[in-house]
Amino acid sequence: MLGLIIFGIIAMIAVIIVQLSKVSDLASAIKGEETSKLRANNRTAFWLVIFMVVFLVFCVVSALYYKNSMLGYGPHGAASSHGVELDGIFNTTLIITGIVFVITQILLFWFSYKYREDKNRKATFFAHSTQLELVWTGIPVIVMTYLVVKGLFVWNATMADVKPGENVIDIEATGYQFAWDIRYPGADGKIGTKNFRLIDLATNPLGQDWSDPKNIDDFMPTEIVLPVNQKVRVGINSKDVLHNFYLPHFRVKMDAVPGLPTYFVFTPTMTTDDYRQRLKDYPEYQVPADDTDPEGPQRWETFDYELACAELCGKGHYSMRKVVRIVSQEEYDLWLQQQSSYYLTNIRGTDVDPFRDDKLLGIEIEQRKEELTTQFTELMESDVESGVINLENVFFESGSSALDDVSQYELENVANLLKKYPNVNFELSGHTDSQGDESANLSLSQSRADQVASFLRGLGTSSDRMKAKGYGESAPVESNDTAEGRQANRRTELKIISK
Ligand SMILES: [Cu+2]
Repeated sequence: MLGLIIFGIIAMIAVIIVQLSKVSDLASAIKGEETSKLRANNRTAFWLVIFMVVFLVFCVVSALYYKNSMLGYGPHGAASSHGVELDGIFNTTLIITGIVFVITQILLFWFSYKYREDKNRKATFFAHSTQLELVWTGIPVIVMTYLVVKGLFVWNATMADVKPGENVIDIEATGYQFAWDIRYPGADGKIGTKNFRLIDLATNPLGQDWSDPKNIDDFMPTEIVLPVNQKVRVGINSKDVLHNFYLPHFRVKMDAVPGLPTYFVFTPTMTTDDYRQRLKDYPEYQVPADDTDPEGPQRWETFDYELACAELCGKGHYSMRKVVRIVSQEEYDLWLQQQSSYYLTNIRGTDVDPFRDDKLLGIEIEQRKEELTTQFTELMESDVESGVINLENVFFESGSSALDDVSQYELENVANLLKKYPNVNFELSGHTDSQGDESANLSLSQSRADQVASFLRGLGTSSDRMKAKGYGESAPVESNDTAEGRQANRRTELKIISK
């Protein structure tokens, strides 16, 4: 209704203006053309000046009013080192063009006013002035050169690739309809090679080549986590159409082109928490994040950096959002420890694993060493007197008590830990599954336990501290009905008796 009334008022005003101009036409017919034209000129000149003032005030006021909605201002300051530079060049351009804008507008309207028709004034004939030509060509040339050259410097610094040997975290982002796969290099710091022919949506979404050892420890987390103040290089790929890797808060934006890998190098300078603290100061972030829950957390508290796709790539385009967390180095190291390799979780031991015949890979030996050390140390530092550690990587040849060569890694680790805690007395317990003859199993388990004990002696563990005992099939940990259960039951344990 209100809209209708406003529309009606505007229409009425328009009608009045048309009627008034008709009246002035009639009046001019009466008074004479000449005076009426002069009066109209004066009126127009006056309104032009009024318009200029209102227009310029409006421009400045609206720019100030919406300042905090623009990138680079208020809550939207850049969170990366090159981002600050980029914002700087935008600001320089804005200030210079802003000054030129205001001056030209003032001159344009002021001249229209000052040089309106005047019977007593005659136009000056003015053909050429070299001085003026120099001024209005020279100033723009200098200003433009400054802007372009400064812009080029910032651009080249922003787009520079990493130098060989530089300390950088290499990650990879692969866009597809409609998500991003993010790949981290794992402990070796190197991203493994891939081949599109190896892509299998179920088992190998990126087409990683498992025969490349660099791939073995690569992992694919659901969020992007990066340490603050650390240079990061993102390799950017696409599997289908054009996407765009866009991290607005870091001023990172790069096309993801199928078949043409691109990259972006940047250094985040503010953790997610730092950025939240910045937002906290702005009233627009001091409101509940969820309108339906006024008591809930405020907008600044729920803020997260995000990765978006900035290319309209299809109807699920919006769902390519991914959370980016910038954390301290310590938090990052902790997070890294919690990640597990894609190969070890999804490929290891399956038909497509080229190493399925190898019992232990280097990475598994490393991981097991850490795990065993943690387990052993925790047990030693706890209040309980005894405890059992399953020696997971002790293997025997089938049906025999001969140790498989790869068992040496586990046993060397055990021997080293026992050296660190010389008061520990323990038992090596051998267990089998329930297949085959019971008494044969019992003697097999005994001879396997003896075998482990003798290997440890060979590594310098005193026989006074240990005894070996075979339990046969009498102490299963799982059901013997399944292959996995039986495998779990065939085991050698280190039982701490006293410490
Ligand atoms: Cu996309």
